Amino acid sequence: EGPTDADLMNDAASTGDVLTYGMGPQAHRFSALSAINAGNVARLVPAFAASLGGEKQRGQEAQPIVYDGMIYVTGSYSRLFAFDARTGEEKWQYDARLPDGIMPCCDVVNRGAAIYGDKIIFATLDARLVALNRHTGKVIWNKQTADYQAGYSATAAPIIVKGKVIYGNSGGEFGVVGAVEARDVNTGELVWRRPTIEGHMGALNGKDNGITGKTNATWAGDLWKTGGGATWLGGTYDPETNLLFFGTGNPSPWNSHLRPGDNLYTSSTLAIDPDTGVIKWHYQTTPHDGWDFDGVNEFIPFDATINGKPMKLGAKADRNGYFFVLDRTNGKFIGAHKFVMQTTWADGFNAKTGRPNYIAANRPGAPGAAGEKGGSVFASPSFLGGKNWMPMAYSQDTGLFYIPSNDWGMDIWNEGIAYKKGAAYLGAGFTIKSIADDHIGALRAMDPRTGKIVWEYKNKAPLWGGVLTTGGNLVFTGTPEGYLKAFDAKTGQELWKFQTGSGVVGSPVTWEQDGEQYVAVMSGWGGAVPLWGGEVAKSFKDINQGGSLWVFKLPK
Ligand code: PQQ
Repeated sequence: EGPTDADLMNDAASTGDVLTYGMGPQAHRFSALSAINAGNVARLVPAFAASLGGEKQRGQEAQPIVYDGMIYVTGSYSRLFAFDARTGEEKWQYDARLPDGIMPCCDVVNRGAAIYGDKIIFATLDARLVALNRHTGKVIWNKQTADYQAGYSATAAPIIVKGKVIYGNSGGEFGVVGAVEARDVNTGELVWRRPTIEGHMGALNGKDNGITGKTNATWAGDLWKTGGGATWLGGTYDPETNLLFFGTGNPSPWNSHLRPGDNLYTSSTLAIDPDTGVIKWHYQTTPHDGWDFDGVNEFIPFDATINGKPMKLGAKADRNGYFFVLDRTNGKFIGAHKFVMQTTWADGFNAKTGRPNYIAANRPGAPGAAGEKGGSVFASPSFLGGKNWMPMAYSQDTGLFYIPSNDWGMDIWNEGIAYKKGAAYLGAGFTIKSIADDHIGALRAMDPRTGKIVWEYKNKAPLWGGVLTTGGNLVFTGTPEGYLKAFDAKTGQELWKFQTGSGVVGSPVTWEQDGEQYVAVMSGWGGAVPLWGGEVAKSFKDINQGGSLWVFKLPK
């Protein structure tokens, strides 16, 4: 009863439902549906909206799951809602009872659930994984995955592969140790665990399964014990190579002068065997990161012919401002293309070594001997990234990636810091600033074969929502100003917009139901920008909060 492993693997091709975060394990966020298309999208109207209610609102970053006449969405403050997909009527709601003292760094968000059999599964801000009966909302199992009092939390959608629910952790600003874990989807029992920081021991079926990396070779002293590298955005899966791809976050603390070395495997993409939790390859996008350039962003498998050779590739638009193309069978570097206005920290990548050409003068200065503030530098992108968590989409029709990106910078400086359990562990200070008069956000169409931007759409506020592309030659994404917008996938021309009443920071989906195509997105402004955006946050302080699911279709 309910979706099977085979159904999840087939999600990209099955147009009648949306079973996985990413609309397929490879997370292309592409649907072949074309009933709504560039020729008629201007007529798109709401079918219904559903409120998440509650006194507390904040960021609604979820991607809906659609199955068997139901829409499942997660909400802020670790809530999960089941709505009737034809009427929007609420069928049930689950509210996690969150303890005092949770420490999410960047708003009380959640990005979505995973569905399997009779279960719907999601992660909570107190670092639990909860499986509910999808018909009733009753708890089937509920597991503590990490210690929230040490700063661990969870915000990402889990991924289910071969009967295992696989997920990451959050807490990189508190000196946690990143990890990827797999549990039996039916019982919630741990199957394997893979820490992301060199020196930590992995586990498989209750036994040790080898340490990560080569002891703690790329870390100084004991710093590997609190090294960060949180896997806070979850992962993608490629059935062709049988590899999971998980990104890892910033090293802890932010102050890079305190931790000489590459600090493996922070700010990297890891390819992991889903059966054992063993790391098959890694590629580090920002070795020895000093700007909070988490490498967590989604790594999307795709195939293309490069220099006359058909290749199995993968792409990631990194927080550091570069779009990476790797050979996904072995992690070999193919190319890194700048997709933002400015990258002050590096001037491209070395094609042979795959390492950045650092501009040493643009690393924030070392703090003084007594921990006094070091020299401040202007750095771009800002620590919120050329692209943050909001997922890009890949069109199998146009061969283009659609990247929700941002052009901004920051003043950043370092200061002394010592690790203390449950306390912020940065050793840095910062203020985010605009670098252009007319925009921060830019939706960019990237050709992964050439590294060229084919078109761009500029938006005044930072873009903070996911992207969807369809066989109707369309690209959908939301804006903090409250609009869900549709663009021509080939030209970038804006074709349609709808005001949802609050900022859109969710990820849109599409499916077919009773012979009609639907589009759905969450509305509700929040996430890291209003909390950490400095001068930028001040300019957008008037955006209203909210919490609604909006569903659209063409009029009959
Ligand atoms: N979350 C957001 C958001 O939802 O808007 C933005 C960020 C996070 C960041 O910019 C982060 O650096 C970040 N870092 C961690 C971490 O290092 O553990 C976790 C999260 C999160 O779980 O949301 C974010």
